[in-house]
Amino acid sequence: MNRQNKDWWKSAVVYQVYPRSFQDSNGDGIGDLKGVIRRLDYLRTLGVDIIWLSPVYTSPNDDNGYDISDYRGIMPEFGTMEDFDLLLQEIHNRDMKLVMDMVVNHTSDEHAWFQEAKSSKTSAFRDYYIWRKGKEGMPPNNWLSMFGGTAWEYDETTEEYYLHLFGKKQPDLNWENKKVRNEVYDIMKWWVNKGVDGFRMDVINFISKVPGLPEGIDGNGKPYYENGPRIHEYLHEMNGEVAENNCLVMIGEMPDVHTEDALLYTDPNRNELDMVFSFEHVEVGYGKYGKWSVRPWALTELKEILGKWQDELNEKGWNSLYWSNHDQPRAVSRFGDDREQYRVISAKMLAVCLHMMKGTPFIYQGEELGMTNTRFASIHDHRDIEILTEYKEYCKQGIIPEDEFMNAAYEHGRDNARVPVAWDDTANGGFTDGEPWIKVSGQYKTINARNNLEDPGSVFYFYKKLIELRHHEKIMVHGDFRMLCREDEDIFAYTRRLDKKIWLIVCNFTCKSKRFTVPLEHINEARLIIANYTDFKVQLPEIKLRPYETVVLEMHNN
Ligand code: TEU
Ligand code: CA
Repeated sequence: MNRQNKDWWKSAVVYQVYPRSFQDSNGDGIGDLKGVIRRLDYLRTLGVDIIWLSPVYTSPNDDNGYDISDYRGIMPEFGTMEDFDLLLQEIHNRDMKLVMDMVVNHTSDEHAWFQEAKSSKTSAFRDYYIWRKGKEGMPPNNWLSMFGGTAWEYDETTEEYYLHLFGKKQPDLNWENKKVRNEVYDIMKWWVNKGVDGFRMDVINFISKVPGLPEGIDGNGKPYYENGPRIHEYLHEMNGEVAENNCLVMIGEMPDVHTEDALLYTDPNRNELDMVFSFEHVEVGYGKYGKWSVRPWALTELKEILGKWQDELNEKGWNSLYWSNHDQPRAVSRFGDDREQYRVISAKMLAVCLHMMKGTPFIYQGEELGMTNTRFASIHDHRDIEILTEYKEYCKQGIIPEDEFMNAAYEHGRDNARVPVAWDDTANGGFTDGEPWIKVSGQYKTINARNNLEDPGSVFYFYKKLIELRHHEKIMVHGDFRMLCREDEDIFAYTRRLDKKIWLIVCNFTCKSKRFTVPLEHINEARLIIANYTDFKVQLPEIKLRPYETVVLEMHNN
């Protein structure tokens, strides 16, 4: 894959590495860069094109690296800058690309800018952050942090509050300040000079706040900082400074982004971003207290959301496609069926459903192995700042009973994804020789990379096949998407069309047998592209589907 043509990332498959949980190389229980290097051949075998590396910069790790204290340094736990340079070189040697995770809505409170900023009201760096006076002993407004509690922290020295939309060790940068923006672009250019191929911009639709920071309804400040007034201006500016002449891929992570905004963000003529991560589909099943309540959801809800994103970004703009990442539960547990009899088959069905849609697919580490959610026995086993803070907010106050909260953390919590990748059936799944920083999966003896690699029918080889297909079949990249049988509560079906070619994709999302009648006229022949049951026989016009069966057919009318 080369970056010569502007749209190189459209035919790519991205693999996300969360380094802390990928591979430990020195027995301290923490994944590291040398560990990533050790596993590059594995990723090459899988066939992915781009590696997105979660943050590896210097950080006190309050939010596992999403709190950066030095943008030009490597977190000592992960290794050195030499290790990074080698990693980048080894990735490029294998004809893969590297996307860095850039967190610039906020820094760590241990960043030199913030240390300076809080030293005095007259500091040259004061205006790098968002400071306000309190209101009669209360915070400046009622906004709540994404991790629970007020979004303001009082600073004794200067007797003002600073804004932190996430943890209190993650002060928000003031993007209105041109100096801040220039610093960010300089940092990005510094990494581009090293040879990185793109950026995943963390919560990038939060950077422009409505002036005056108005009170929110029930503490909800989101309407005043999500997709804010100057967001397009900033992104356009960033693109011009950093991306445009370098053929980078620019991916924006955007909670609460809607298709209308996404069209603007990803319109190639506007030079802002190439694609965005939206959240609507990973919020199905959220209840009264958001992710801390579990609500049964219907397939039609999921289809409605994904179908809308496909429809609206079909002509202009571009979708990113994902079931999971380091903030989400495991795909097979959430959208498939992780009971042993269905785990593999449903993991493959989900892979087809996602990879056949129009957009760039993202695989989260372990997803290609069919890794599942992990039930933690006690809150003390959890490591995620979000779970730990919200536990205090909701359980200690008696709003959500402890067992309900723990169940919600199991269904929706971020630690599921942060459980180390299981490589084999040796101690700790081969992740570390030491004590892992977070518990390993109880299932590592059966669900691991070695077992997958030894079994031609594994989830791993199925993903490999899908990735290969994408590299050869233009229709998978550019074909038009059309949803079929929108109302069907069990089957997710759609077509892709390019020139005269038609692909039909059918996915049974249930553990029951189903029948699906091909709703296409004049079709009398079909060629099998891929299926998750090896003995699938083409029958038209009615397809009999077994539990979680999926099939992709190329349709012909002779
Ligand atoms: O996440 C942004 C975000 O809003 C959520 O997905 C968040 O993970 C949380 O679950 C909201 O309930 C990004 C990063 O991906 C995440 O890991 C960081 O914690 C966060 O930004 C702050 O940098
Ligand atoms: Ca280590």
